[in-house]
Amino acid sequence: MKKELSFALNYALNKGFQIHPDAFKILENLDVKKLEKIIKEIVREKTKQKLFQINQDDLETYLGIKDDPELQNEIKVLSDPTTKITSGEGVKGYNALFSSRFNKLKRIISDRPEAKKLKSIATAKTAKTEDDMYVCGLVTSKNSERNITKILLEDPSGSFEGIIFDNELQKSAGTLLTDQFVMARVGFGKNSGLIIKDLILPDIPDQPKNKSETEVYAVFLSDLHIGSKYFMEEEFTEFISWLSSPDPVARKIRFVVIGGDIVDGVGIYPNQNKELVCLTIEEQLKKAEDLIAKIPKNMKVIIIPGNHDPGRRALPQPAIPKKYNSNLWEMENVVMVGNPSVVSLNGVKVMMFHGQSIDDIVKTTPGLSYNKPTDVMKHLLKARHLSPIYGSQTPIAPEMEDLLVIEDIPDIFHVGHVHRAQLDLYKGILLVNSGSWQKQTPFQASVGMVPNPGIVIMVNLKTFQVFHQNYNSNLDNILQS
Ligand code: D5M
Ligand code: FE
Ligand code: ZN
Repeated sequence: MKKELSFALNYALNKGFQIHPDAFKILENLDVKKLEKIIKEIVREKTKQKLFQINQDDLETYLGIKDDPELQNEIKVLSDPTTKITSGEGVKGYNALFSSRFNKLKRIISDRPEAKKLKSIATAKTAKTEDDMYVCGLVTSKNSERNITKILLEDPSGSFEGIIFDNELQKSAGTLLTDQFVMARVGFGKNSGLIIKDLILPDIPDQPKNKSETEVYAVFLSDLHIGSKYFMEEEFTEFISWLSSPDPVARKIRFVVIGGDIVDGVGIYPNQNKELVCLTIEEQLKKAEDLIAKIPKNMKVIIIPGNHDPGRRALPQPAIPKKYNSNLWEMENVVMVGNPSVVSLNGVKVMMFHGQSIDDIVKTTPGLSYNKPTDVMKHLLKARHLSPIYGSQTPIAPEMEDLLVIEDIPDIFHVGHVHRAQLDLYKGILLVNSGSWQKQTPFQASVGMVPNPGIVIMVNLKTFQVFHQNYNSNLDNILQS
């Protein structure tokens, strides 16, 4: 026994006190420097009350770590692809996916007043009118040359190539993603081709925000990369211990949300094994399990997979399969869901997406970059789709239903993947990119990606006030917002 602990116990025993074994367990885990002060104050208080036993309740009250039973931790899974995945085959699956995408987005855009005049592409092409018309479809291709931009739009009735002359409109057309859904105002030009005069995205309407009734906090984490040499194990462990501390913010945390890349995986990128300290998925997940097991049981932990986690790589991804670590699935406070998922935390809707599509989008879209992931997140919200580009670097499975359409409007949109923690707001939605717990890897250094790892973002679900902590000793490591 540590000498400070035996001093504290002897002090209480000499004053005629008994110490309950549960209280002893708490004393054992306390900072030794604080023990003497704590025990003396409790002894003084209880002597006044003429009660000569020190129990768990006394210590929890003194330390302020007594659970507040008023704080709810209700979680509902509103959408999870895990059980919905059917994956169609080849061309059939691909057609079904795009027809589901078109139909879902057409339904969403139908709420806009312009949609009352919506015509199918086949009808618009043969219409005998000088008035403008509205059509909608998926962008099949776009190209700009000699001061004009041409866009090929497709709906189930057919396709057409629209021409854009207006400079400003050409700029917004330049930010359209391949396979993205858009509505266009069109009219016939002098030589009977269709001219695009406006482009309208499904976007997010104004809507009231859901709030938690009680002042509960959610913590947002992602990209732990456990098993990598660059995983910040010491800092992450310190953060996990903080969750059990008497800090008033920690005492109000009831949700820990993890946005994927829990482990570094095996064989994800060429030569990755040179960067691993745990060489198997099982070993990596065991380490993840040990860390997650230290999170207090009154905090619900929600986990989605990322591109480094085991299971299928193509979007939508099912939850990390049980066969790799059934203990994670069996923990009473852990909820394993797929990528993307929507969960309700005390009524607050959180859309969780790992963020794989950001890679393709920053490569092809002027004005977007890895340094500002929340701008890419706004782009996704406007498109009402989490991963529009098909057939590029981000694998997308040819599902019969497009589960990547943003149907439900969230209160919080949580993404990771690019290892840059950043906050923003869009149409009342709190955008959180929760960064990472992996230091810059040699690959990231070679392409000039500068992560800001070790930042914890916490949101008060009643007021939406945001707090953050930086576990990184590098002073340049800051949260962007
Ligand atoms: O991805 C973190 C970010 O870095 C993401 O934008 C992809 C990119 N990345 C990281 N390593 C590679 C390699 N080897 N090739 C291509 N792109 C890479 P994460 O999913 O955490 O690895
Ligand atoms: Fe990652
Ligand atoms: Zn990732």
